Amino acid sequence: MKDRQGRTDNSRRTGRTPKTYPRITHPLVRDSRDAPFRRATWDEALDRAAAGFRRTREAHGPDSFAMLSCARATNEMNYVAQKFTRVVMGTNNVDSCNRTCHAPSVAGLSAAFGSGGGTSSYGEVEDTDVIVMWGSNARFAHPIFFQHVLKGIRNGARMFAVDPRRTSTAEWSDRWLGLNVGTDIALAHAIGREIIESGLHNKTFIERATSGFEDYVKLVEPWTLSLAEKVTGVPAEAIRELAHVYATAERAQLCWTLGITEHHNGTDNVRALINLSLLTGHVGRYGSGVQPLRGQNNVQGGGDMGAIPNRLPGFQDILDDGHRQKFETAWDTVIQPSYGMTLTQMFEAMEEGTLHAVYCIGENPAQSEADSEQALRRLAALDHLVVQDIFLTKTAELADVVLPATASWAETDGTTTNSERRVQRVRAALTPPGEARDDIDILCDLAARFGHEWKFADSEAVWDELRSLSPDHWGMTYDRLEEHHGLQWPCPDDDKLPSSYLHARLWETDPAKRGRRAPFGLVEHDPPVDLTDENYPLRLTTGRRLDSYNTGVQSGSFASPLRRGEYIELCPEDAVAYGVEVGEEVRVASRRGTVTAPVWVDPGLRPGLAFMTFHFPDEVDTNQLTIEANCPIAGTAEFKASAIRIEKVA
Ligand SMILES: Nc1nc2c(c(=O)[nH]1)N[C@H]1C(S)=C(S)[C@@H](COP(=O)(O)OP(=O)(O)OC[C@H]3O[C@@H](n4cnc5c(=O)[nH]c(N)nc54)[C@H](O)[C@@H]3O)O[C@H]1N2
Ligand SMILES: Nc1nc2c(c(=O)[nH]1)N[C@H]1C(S)=C(S)[C@@H](COP(=O)(O)OP(=O)(O)OC[C@H]3O[C@@H](n4cnc5c(=O)[nH]c(N)nc54)[C@H](O)[C@@H]3O)O[C@H]1N2
Ligand SMILES: [Mo]
Repeated sequence: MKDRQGRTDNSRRTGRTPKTYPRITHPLVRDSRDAPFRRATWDEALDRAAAGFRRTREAHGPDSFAMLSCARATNEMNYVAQKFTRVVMGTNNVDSCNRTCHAPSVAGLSAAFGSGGGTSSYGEVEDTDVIVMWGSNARFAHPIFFQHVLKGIRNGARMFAVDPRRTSTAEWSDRWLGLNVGTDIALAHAIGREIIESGLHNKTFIERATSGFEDYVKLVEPWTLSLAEKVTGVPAEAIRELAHVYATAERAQLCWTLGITEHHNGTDNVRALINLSLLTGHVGRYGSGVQPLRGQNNVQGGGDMGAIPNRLPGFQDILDDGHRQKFETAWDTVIQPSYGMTLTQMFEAMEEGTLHAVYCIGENPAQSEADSEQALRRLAALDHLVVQDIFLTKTAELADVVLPATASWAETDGTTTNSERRVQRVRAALTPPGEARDDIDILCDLAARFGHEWKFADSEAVWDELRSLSPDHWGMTYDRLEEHHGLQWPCPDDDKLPSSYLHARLWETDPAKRGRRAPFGLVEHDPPVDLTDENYPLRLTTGRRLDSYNTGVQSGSFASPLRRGEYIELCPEDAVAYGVEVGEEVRVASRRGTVTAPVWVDPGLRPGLAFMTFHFPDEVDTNQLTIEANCPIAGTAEFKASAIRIEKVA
């Protein structure tokens, strides 16, 4: 693929050969914590998994159990996993990698609009005037969505990229705003102030549909263009341009991803961005909206299915008596009237010794958590760990029982839900290897060992149970999903097609129809927790490349000449200052740990800023460097801002 300037990506590689993971083809157990794995029959492995869960529950109660559910797998699988947690184990402790990425988006959108989904559809990006890609490298991380962005640009839209790095996405933009890491609120407030000062805010929309505007005006008052330039490093002129173009556009899309959410104040960052849409009325209309591009293929669906600690399927609040009673009747069970633990709280509970058993389906927290050495130690100290995956991950290596599952997209039937809330069918195209079994069948066999006989003839039977309990999904039968090539929630009617965008109600003139006002978020700029100083003078930010996926488990299984190993990327000036060359190994140290990695020089970086991925943790464990500084509202760690130093190895 070529960028707008016609440049081609280099495929660069280190000398290190990345680890590849074997597919698990039969169950594994070990006879003691120190013993090696041995092959087991399915019956023995499931008996052992169930016995461990029963033992820890009898000794320490239902909340000593936690489930990690797979954001790669289907809606149906996530529905059954959360049902297993709530009905069989009697706890709401179920979460997934949503916590490490877009939990702040869900929290911020819910606070503003009462619902956690992105407000527009991909197609609207093709039919808009301005596209702001904020903290998002979509050309690498959301290439399908980016095709829609490219069409939008071809149709005349102007694109802005707000990212500390001049990324591949930024190469396509009309204007790149290269801000300092962790200064997004300062930038957003300065844009807001400039819009108000210039009288470009949408007074009618603000008056009718929002609350807290007067306080917002006071909040952004100090954020002059010159102060913002000093704090963010973005020239005042560029801030003014973005403010004017965004505010005067007829339609505008504001998209963000982890550059916004993976901070100790991720939810505040999200609120600061949503404020700009409220100020201009760029939400709730065709072509205008706010879109967090979600991470794993079904992380949206996993949350929608209730595989999160505070919501029942259909995003229905557990604290609401009516919702809880509906599920209690349908499932013939009692649901605790309290929120369960988030992934973040689970790791804290491991440290405190109150979490004893974990059932981890399709997650690799030993390598994906911030401060991975600490995460590994906590996982290893559990009384009972069951891992259900398709590959023998670093997390699986710590398990008492390993259960081989199918791969969602190729070997199973069901549905997944993407960032535009579109539910789509997936179908089994391949036969699972060896004795690997479907995730849902494994969960049902385990439930049966606790006396729960769930009769799901197929994935459609699971989906129909979900539909009967989630009004937003009721109108999406498998037949209709087939007929319309997927449908977006909310889809309450089985005879009408859903709208492509949310919150049209905000534009109603009748206050009764308009409903709840959207409040401005009164959030303050707060710099990263891990401060740079003379010992740790460089700012490290971490993220993704096009050619690899997350902890590298799935992409690692393909020997591809395109995949290169880990590097620490520096700008040319810093490489000269440190006297290091491309390919030279350096020691990279943070306040948490030290790794060794070869250097790459990237002119898209700026002095004082370094970049690494976390795609090759077996060769270079980047997360030994990152800090577990969590957003207090969403629980997401500050993966995007660590303080480091580098030293020559020789
Ligand atoms: N090829 C590929 N695609 C993927 C994945 C993958 O591993 N590989 N993973 C998937 C998953 S789980 C997710 S969640 C998504 C993530 O998708 P993205 O969020 O787009 O990916 P990242 O590279 O983590 O981060 C995006 C950008 O944030 C910028 N950034 C860092 N700090 C800041 C800051 O303080 N402010 C701002 N404004 N920007 C900042 C980084 O420079 C980076 O370019 O990608 C999904 N798609
Ligand atoms: N430094 C740094 N760390 C980060 C981030 C960052 O930007 N920087 N980003 C964070 C983000 S956004 C995320 S989402 C996390 C990712 O964190 P994880 O979800 O822990 O990492 P993955 O590598 O995506 O692991 C997914 C696992 O699911 C398994 N799997 C796939 N399909 C199936 C299936 O159908 N069934 C079963 N049972 N298993 C399956 C795969 O084999 C793999 O082991 O990492 C986080 N960590
Ligand atoms: Mo993610």
